[in-house]
Amino acid sequence: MSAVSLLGEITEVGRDGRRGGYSRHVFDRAEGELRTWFAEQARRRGLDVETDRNGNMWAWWGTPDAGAVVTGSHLDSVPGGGAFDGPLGVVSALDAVDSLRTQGFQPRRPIAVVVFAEEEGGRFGVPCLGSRLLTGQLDADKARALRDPDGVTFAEAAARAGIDHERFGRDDESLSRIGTFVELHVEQGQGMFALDAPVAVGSTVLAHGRWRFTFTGQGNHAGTTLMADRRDPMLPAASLVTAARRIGSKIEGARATVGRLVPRPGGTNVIPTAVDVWLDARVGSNECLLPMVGEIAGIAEAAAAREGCAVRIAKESYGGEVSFDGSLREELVSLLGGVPVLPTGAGHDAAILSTHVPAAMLYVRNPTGVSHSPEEFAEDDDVLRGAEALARVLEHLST
Ligand code: HGY
Ligand code: MN
Ligand code: MN
Repeated sequence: MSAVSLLGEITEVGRDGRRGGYSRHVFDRAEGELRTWFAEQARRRGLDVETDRNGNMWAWWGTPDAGAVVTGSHLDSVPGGGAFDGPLGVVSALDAVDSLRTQGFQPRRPIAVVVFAEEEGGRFGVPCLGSRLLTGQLDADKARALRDPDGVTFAEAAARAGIDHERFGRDDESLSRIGTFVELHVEQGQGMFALDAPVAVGSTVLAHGRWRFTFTGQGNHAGTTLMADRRDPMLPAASLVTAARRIGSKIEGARATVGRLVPRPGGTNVIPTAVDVWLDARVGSNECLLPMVGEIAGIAEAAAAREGCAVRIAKESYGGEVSFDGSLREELVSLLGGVPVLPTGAGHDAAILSTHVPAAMLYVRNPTGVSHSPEEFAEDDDVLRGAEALARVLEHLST
């Protein structure tokens, strides 16, 4: 079944009528539907499906063993996300298995298609949660205690999905099986459009992290509180937003974003008691990231002091810059006939795994260049070219 048809099968799952696009978050109803769909697709192909201790799903062609060629991506989305970010890597992997099977190919190494849990961090706030737990890059107790906006912990959500959260943590057995990991992903930018290339190979991923700022002031009535008598946490929150843009724009290649700001209690005629603001900050090197965040935080802290507000800053996630395995990258470039090599500002499970196993990424052209939004797009022809390229990569690596 082609990757285009497989995408068509899930096109209605998790549509978000309020935001547009899709909202599919780990262990919620929509993502649960996608897990069931994936398990069924795997079973139809005679792949053995298992869910590991951290909620990642693995579909095996051949007996799970060391040296496996692993591919896949994620099925969860950002709130109001596009149709391709994540699912494209999963459906392309299933398509690639189908076409290799049709050719009568017999892999000399096991091949696995993996679906990582909570890559976007859209529910519990930590991106690549499943692959970070798998590799031990996230403490299991910290993961268990993560809470979603409704206060549900990751442990509770996992238990409701039938996963024993007591077993969260580094999974050496699963890790030891991975010989090579290759993730196919829709491009999140317009580099390939400019190069007129349908498929590319990944080179680097920016260093990036997420910080939560909690500004606390004095909640009060919007109509009876004189302006001079206020301690309004929205003011330092606003300074954080503008500082992110100003400081991020100063540094070559940096990105600094506030996409989520939550006042409490959140009434139109209420001066907030507190405001939570999340900063997503990224830059080409570790050396630049922390100083950039420090400068932004300094501006926000000074604004809080001027307004008589307190501020608490918590680092919620952090990942250094990643360069994918050079020899594997060059091997794939030549295998695919000299396709371009592209850096990305987006984080991926492949980047998390790259510190443990040889990892690579394939990108498929996105003519809009837009991602984390319903305008994210890939032409059917490019989707099919991506799946063909992945099939050749899997054949090459498992021979
Ligand atoms: O945020 C990212 O870069 C990725 O989409 N999780
Ligand atoms: Mn994403
Ligand atoms: Mn993604």
